[in-house]
Amino acid sequence: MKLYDLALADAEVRPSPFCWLAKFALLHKGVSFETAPLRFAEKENYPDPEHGKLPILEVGDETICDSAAIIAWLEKNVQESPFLETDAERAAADFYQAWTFANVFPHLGRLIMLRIWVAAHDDDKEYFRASREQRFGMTLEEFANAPGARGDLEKALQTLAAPLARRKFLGGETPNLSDYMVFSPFMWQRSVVLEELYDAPQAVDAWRERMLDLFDGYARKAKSAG
Ligand SMILES: N[C@@H](CCC(=O)N[C@@H](CS)C(=O)NCC(=O)O)C(=O)O
Repeated sequence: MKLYDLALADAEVRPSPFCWLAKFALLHKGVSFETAPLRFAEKENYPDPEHGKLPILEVGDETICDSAAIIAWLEKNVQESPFLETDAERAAADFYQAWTFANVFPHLGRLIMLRIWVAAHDDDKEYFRASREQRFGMTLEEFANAPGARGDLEKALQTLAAPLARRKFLGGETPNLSDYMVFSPFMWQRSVVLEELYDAPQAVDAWRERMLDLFDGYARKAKSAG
């Protein structure tokens, strides 16, 4: 299996939270895979230039676009190590994903977006700035300097501390899809900065360390531009 993975100027630095979600899904299933770096603007080299986004998984002749489709494909075709076992776990994962989109991505994005631009390849910088400024309706500098991002993120992480104070993972004794969904944006952060940008509750911090250690430290070993 080959996973096309978004890369910055240093091809070993892989920032995309959706690609991280797909990598955790592949690792959880224990399947062997390689990753292939692609930069933001080299759409002509994407296996599906029409889709224009990563991750994309190639399995033989099959091309699977979108992290949710990759997860569904793996759950269907690889029976071992299910991502979620009960409907209650599936409901929790839906909740954690929605919570992460509403409470982590927007605030964390403000703290790291300029750093991603700095670490992007020179050939990607113009595309990255233009596409993000159109999406946010403001310059990258205005987006990054908006007040409150740090405080809003810290408040959100207080909520995440509640389930994590009582168990090792959101999945219980072992991680499940909820853990990968919530943790992936922290790998987006880690790809460009290693220093602390905000205070996280102890339970969240300890969980992040456990997530970095999974699969022989796959995430901990990942290269950072920071
Ligand atoms: N819904 C998609 C979202 C994928 C996505 O937005 N990927 C971003 C990287 S995080 C991307 O490929 N961006 C390329 C671009 O902006 O041109 C998924 O879950 O796979």
